[in-house]
Amino acid sequence: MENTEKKKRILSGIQPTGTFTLGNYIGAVRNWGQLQDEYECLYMIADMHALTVRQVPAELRKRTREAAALLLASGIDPAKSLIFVQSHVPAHAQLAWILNCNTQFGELSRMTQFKDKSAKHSDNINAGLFTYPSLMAADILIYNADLVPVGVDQTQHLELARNVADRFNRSYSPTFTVPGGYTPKLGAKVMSLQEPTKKMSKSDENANSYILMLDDPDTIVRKLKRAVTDSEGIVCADSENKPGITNLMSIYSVFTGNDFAAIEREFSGKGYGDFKMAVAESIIDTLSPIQNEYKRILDDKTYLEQTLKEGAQKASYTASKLLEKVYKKVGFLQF
Ligand code: ATP
Ligand code: LTN
Repeated sequence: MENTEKKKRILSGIQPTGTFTLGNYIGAVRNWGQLQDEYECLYMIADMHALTVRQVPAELRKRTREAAALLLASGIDPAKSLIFVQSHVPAHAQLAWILNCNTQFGELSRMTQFKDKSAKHSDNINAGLFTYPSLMAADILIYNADLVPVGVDQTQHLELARNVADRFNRSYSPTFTVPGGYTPKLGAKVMSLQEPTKKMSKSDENANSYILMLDDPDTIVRKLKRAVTDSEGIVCADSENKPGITNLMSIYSVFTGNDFAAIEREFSGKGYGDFKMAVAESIIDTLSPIQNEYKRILDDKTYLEQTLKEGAQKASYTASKLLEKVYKKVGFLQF
């Protein structure tokens, strides 16, 4: 894991707060597998971030395993990339403290995710929810990652990580790589099926608003049939006036490789019913093999644990070296 080779380094993370949605898959996870040959990749299950909202301990443990199995089933290959659990690499929390002391209250107050989540969980506006972006910055900066593939909802956090890195480099001396973003051209924000102006989210109360990666074919068809569209009855892209249909067209485009013009031709003269069925089939065709692989991996406890242990060991090695450098620069006594 030395950064001496030419390959650029990628880091990304996902919270084990529930089964991943189609939004998580299209906006993030799907691309992670595709980047493995070109980049040196580290993929992390952000269990420490998940703790910023209340979790049932046994559930969190179970979901962390499931998240790992789902990432592996989605094509992350431990022979090519590191996959690990955030809390298994203590250097993230150690660096996060130092970054907290180099991040301003005002910067954190501007984060829209903090505003949204504190409105949603008004009985638990904890300090971790507020300083969440400093921990995310630490996740990225501790590996000197060049690129961070995330959906557009994370761009504000990434910008903060860039600012913190730059500030630290100027206050002390060049230490961190200032990371760039990597958002997919299509599907960087998959919308809710019920309120297509809102992002699809695994913590939405309405289960009809999202498709989960583990939904069975009947459920996928049912959710698609209920998806909110409009009364025009013409399949054409117009995100302003037809956000529902445009969202379904984006999903269909990702899975079939057809562009919007081709999709409009394919469904010209046909109703929304036919279109929704075709979208459902494209989703089922993509998810079915992943679901089968998921079941197999989840049953293989030894493999799963071994993979996560190895990932954490290798990640810790790289992370601890950078942490040592940072400790020295900020003036911590070392022997
Ligand atoms: P929660 O609802 O618990 O906040 P989430 O569904 O937003 O979770 P995260 O774990 O916060 O998921 O995000 C994991 C990755 O998936 C991030 O890179 C994020 O940008 C991406 N992502 C999440 N939702 C979408 C979406 N609707 N469209 C595209 N990408 C998404
Ligand atoms: N905040 C991210 C999850 C996450 C992450 C990261 C993503 C935690 N640490 C580091 C990229 C890089 C989210 O998706 N909600």
